[in-house]
Amino acid sequence: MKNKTFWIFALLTLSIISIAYSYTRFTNKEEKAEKTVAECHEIPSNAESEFKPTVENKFKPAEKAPKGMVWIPGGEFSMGTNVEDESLCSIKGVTKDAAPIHRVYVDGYYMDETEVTNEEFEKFVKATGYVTVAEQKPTKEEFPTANEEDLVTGSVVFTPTPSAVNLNNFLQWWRYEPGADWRHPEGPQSTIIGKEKYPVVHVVYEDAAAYAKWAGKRLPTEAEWEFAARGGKTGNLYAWGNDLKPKGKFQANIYQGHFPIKDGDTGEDGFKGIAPTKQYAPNAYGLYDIAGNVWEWVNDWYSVDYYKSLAESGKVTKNPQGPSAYYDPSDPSEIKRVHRGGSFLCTDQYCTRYMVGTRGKGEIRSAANHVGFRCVKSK
Ligand SMILES: [Ca+2]
Ligand SMILES: [Ca+2]
Repeated sequence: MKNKTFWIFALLTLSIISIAYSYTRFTNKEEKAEKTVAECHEIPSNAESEFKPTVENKFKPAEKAPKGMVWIPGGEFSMGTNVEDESLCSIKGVTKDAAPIHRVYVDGYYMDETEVTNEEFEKFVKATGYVTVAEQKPTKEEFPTANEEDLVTGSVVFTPTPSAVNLNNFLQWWRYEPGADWRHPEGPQSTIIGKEKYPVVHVVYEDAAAYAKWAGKRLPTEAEWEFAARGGKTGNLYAWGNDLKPKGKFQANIYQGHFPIKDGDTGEDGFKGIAPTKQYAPNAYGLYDIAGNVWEWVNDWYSVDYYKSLAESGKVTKNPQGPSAYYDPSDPSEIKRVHRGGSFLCTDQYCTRYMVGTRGKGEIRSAANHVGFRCVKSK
């Protein structure tokens, strides 16, 4: 039975998530998504060929960093990737938006050492009375064809499938959950009590920006995010190096096992689903969970060819602020900004964007239970 409620929720879900994967481009590539884990780890031999050394600024502030933040020196680095098949196993071209590698300079800044947590976000809400977008009733203006009774607060929640599915349709494992919001991450019956140190989720771009402003901070530019994530190293595949599991140990909360089926997440990295912050070693700049756990909003508009335009300039781009407009030909009606870092749902079977040079994207009014953020602060 496909009643009206079904359709409005399907519509809302379609409108709401658009989470970064460009799935529709791969609808005739199902057979490749069946590749084994071993095949998924194949990396082209030229993976580091175009990276030039990171040159960090020498300046370091004399005073202590603000509480919970670390100093990121900034400097010049090679940004992006030339690995075009990092996601969806070996389906070529998925990460073309993160190519080519190009040279960027950023000034130094402070960055939150963790994703913003539930307890931090709660302080903001208590102080300001802020109501997140997921807690606001969708309006007729936004969804003109929807029936009034179907316009209910809520957000998008990952829902494992009963059995193996073709990975070409993300609606199979995402649902629009009425009443889901940052205080109720799995729906109205769920709670964040006891999850004070978990990253806040179900926040959209404007929620994250509002928090940042209240905290006297701002969202990072995409270049600041990647400079920080690379930790002063040059051309690594991951925030910690080039080996996914150094000494056999996972370095981030991602997803192991058969995606996205019920009980498919083996939690080999220590966590099935989301984790509290600071469960893994920080990167060289002291940043925790910069890869995995939850995706992080950054300030830049998402444009599929932004890196290409910077590379073609032939210059070192100083403090890039992102393109002047969003542009995603795979989904032209959606207004998107960039997400970075991947989440607890990223897997070598589907989305390997815990790799440090890769990009994600999200519709600016769309929340989900695997998207959060962290802030920066200029000196
Ligand atoms: Ca995990
Ligand atoms: Ca993260």
